[in-house]
Amino acid sequence: MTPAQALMEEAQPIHPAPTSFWRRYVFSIDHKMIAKQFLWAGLLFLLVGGALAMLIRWQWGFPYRPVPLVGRLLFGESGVIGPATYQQIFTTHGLVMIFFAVTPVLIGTFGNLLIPLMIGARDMAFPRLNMYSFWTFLLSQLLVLASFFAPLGSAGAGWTTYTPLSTNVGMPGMGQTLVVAAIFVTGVSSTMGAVNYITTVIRLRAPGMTYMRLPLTIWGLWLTAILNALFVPVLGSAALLLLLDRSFGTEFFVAGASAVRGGGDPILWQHLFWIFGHPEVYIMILPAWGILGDVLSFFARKPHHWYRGTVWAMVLVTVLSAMVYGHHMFMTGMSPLLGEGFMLFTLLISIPSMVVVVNWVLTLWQGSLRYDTPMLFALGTVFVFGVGGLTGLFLGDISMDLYLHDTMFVVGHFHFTMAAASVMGAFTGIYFWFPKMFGRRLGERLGKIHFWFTFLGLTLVFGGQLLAGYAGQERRLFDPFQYTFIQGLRGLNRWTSYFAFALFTGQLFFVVNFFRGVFGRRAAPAGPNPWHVTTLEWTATSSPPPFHNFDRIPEVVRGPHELSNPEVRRLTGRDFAGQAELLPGDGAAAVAARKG
Ligand code: HEM
Ligand SMILES: [Cu+2]
Repeated sequence: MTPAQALMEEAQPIHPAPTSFWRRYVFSIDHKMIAKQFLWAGLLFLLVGGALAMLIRWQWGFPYRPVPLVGRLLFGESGVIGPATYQQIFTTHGLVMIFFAVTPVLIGTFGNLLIPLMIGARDMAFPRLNMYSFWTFLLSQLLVLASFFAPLGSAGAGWTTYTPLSTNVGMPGMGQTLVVAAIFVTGVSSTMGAVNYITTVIRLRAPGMTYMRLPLTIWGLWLTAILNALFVPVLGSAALLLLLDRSFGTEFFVAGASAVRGGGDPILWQHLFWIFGHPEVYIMILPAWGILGDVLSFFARKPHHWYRGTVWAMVLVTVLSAMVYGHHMFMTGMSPLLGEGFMLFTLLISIPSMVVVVNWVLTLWQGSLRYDTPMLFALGTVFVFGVGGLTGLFLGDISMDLYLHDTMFVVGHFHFTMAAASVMGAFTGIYFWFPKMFGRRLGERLGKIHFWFTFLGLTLVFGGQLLAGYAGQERRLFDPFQYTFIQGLRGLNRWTSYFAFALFTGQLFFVVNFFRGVFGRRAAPAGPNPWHVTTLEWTATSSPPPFHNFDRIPEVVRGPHELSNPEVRRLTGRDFAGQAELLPGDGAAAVAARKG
């Protein structure tokens, strides 16, 4: 053991694993168990959000027709979705997906699972805070569920919760209040998580794990945590002010005739929301970028192309993402100079984004590609993110946005980036790290079928949205076909709905695969390193790892993508070397040198 390792061992002693059921599975402080808790909670809400999406698509495909199977149960005798209900459906769909499904899976699960394992630590810096973060999150999910049973129904002001619609003027009733409270509470949870992630990466990296040797996954999660810590509190404050408006008679966001006293400013909400909201979209994509950076390299059997370039591009995107929020508000009548400033930074952000994408492509270039399920999902993510990013350029241009704002084109854009790229990025991670979490691999056949349903489904559904938007269909319309000029889009909308139903049904293959993997006993154990890759969680411990992660804190000697190096092949007969692996021949001398 080197002196640096001894220090880290002293700072993170091995605690005995808890034995009682409650301490192990429920009130666990083990980051691996908390990751699984977030995974279950997030996947469950992914199902809820997905079901809500099916209702939206039903409405656009077959307006005024009773919803099959569940219509009578949900919407009374007629089984038809009414306008007020429709509003609640698209609102809760968006909120559930963003805050209560994708965020817990992408950040809650992978952040918790991977940060300690990939940097060579025994747990998070604050394990107890981690537990609180999960339970706070669960409370926010319960608030959302409770809102469905409120007398006037759930929230209905859109996922952006724009005032004055979201004040008592537009949405009276307990449902909207409960959902705003849920946004606040989940913000508390995210902030606790963020503080923990940031500290852990700074303080607990194993000896030798310099910043420029961190796996890209960790870079993505860490930058996301920084954005979360800075900007989620802005959303939290806005939610608090809105709660005061709704429940205690203040008027921060109410103006004009509805204001009893001097009144406030509804546009203030838009500022507060988007100061958070634009970084939020990068909060949701950076972990996926990171996962892609590693997985593409692993399955192309090549080092990531220009690792440093990708890292700095991701850092630059993080910084710039704080300076572009105004592009969501071009139509609020802001001064042209301000608008042009926001446009400039918005267009600038696509430069580092492009560096990241080009580096992925060059990583694939002339690689020996292995098409296992995680790789298929990774490749699919590259494609859908490409489409999403390019459509963002159109929206970032003010003169184009005058036409496209509030159309389905915007909806298509952000679904390609957030719903397609973030979700497929999350599936990439689930298929890839499933053996680490549960000790067995997910079935390849079911995985591949699931991939094709998901990839084609997402592309066709969101492609349909882009086309409809370009043709002028506005977003959030209960019955778009009341407008004569949209009537020609009936067929397009119906086809898009069929594709959406197929996409939803295709997720069954995942559900079956997942349950089989977690509970089935048929599959053989995956072994410590089923993908033959390099990072610490695969090369320095077992699958699943013991409670204390590593029997000895590893000493890292190389970067995360040591693949297909001829020298490594000569020494080991393998095409990869672990981050902490000492190669024959460089052993004794190298250790002595480091001790020196
Ligand atoms: C290449 C980079 C990108 C550019 C230039 C860009 C540009 C824009 C612009 C200008 C809008 C506002 C359009 C309008 O409302 O009229 C917008 C909306 C949006 N974008 Fe992007 N975007 C980019 C990447 C992303 C990414 C990576 C995500 C998410 C992962 C994302 C998610 C969203 C969301 C959620 C909205 C709209 C939300 C709403 O109004 O409900 N964007 N984007
Ligand atoms: Cu934005």
